[in-house]
Amino acid sequence: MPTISNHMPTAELQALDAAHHMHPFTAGNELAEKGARVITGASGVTLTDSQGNRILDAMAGLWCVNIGYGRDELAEVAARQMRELPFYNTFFQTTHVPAIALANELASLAPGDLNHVFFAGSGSEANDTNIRMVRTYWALKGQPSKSIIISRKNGYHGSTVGSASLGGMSAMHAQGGLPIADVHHINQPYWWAEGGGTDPAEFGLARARELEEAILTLGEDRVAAFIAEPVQGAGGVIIPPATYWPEIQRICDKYEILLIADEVICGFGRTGNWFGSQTLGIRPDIMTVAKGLSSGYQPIGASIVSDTVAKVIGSDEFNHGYTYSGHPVACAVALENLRILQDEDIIGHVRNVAAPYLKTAWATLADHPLVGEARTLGLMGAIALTPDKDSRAAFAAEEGTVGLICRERCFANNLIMRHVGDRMIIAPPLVIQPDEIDTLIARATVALDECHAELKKRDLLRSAS
Ligand code: PXG
Repeated sequence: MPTISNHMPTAELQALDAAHHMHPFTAGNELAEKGARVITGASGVTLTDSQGNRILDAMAGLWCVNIGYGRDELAEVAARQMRELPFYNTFFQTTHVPAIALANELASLAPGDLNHVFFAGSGSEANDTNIRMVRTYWALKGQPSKSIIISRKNGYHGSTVGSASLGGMSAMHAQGGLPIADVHHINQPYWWAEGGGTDPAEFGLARARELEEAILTLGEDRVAAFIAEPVQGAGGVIIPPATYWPEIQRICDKYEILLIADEVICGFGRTGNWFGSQTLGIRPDIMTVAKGLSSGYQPIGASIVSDTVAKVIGSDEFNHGYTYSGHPVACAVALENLRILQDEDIIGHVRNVAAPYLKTAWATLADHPLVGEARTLGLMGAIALTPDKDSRAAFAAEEGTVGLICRERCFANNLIMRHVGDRMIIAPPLVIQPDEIDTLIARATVALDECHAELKKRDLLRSAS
């Protein structure tokens, strides 16, 4: 087998990548021509690429490296676990210590009576578990017609057939025959772009009441559950008006609809509490977790389930599971990650230091001529780019054109900030320090200035009519 290493020239690595590696959410032929950026190492909040650039990773990998890069403790735990028991399954009435310990720890951290854990390999898999679990729950209770799951347009719940059906991404539904049956999407609580002249509080209530309208239209006897992210992540860090979640909770309680909080991004400290549900006052029956559960050091996800749901599901055989449900190495690494989050009070750092500092610093971006909205919640933030702040207009150019230009300018200034359409978003590692936030804001400002200059040059500073 030929050795492919960090020491090879970038162009050679890019050519080998283009020849054999298919990338997610990518136009492969175009990337093959351009060449992918090769990341070679990382420490703290900083990535290194094959050309020696040091890049501030304001996306924590992909919303996941909560404790930051380069924590040897996790590598040591993984190596120890691989030597002791690299794999055993949790089917057929067997278990092992890492799965026992992690399930116990999650039960103690999760709010309310969320005391039972079904492991998966990713957030997508965990949401597929949830689809089967909530439908099975109602079937076992003698109400098999309750099979519809309500979710939201522009929500993201994963990329498998089931989880992408729950998601409300139209570009995903357009490929591969999605969505599956009995999924219904309502509108998102995105006031800045969709609220028009309404007051945010009224808009939040109106969007939440779409859930009630959907339940009444579809029939209470048909609806199994509602799933949503406490704060939409991949949809563009859309922070709902304060009125939204209490109304959603009221409706779920009134009609006894199971509430699934997808905490894949919001979980494990991102919003300044262990879970986004605690920050936003949500009482879910099931939480989906992944990403920050292991800080991305191992692939693992889970559904954390209430006593009531677990009891019903446990009353019969639940014909569901993955080879890697409760993988011992992933569980051991996740457990060590949770220990570090607790011992170093990283969530306290988010709540008391990093998030307030970011909030103030991020708000200054609103003064930039391109920025229509600049908001954060915990350590997630977004700016909306617009050619006209007053009317909150969209650009005349196809949506995402300007966002992509801005992302390129961020890259060029050694900053990773993602674009969703023409929104720019961040979710840095939770260990980020105030001086690193200063660097983030300084690079973002230069990138915005350069983006503005390029838009002028290319005559793209025009509003959609
Ligand atoms: N739920 C939520 C809320 C997510 O954000 C998933 C489920 C699926 O998890 P897995 O582990 O199967 O990917 C996610 C994943 C992006 C981006 O571009 C976001 C995600 C994944 C890939 C890209 O923002 N979130």
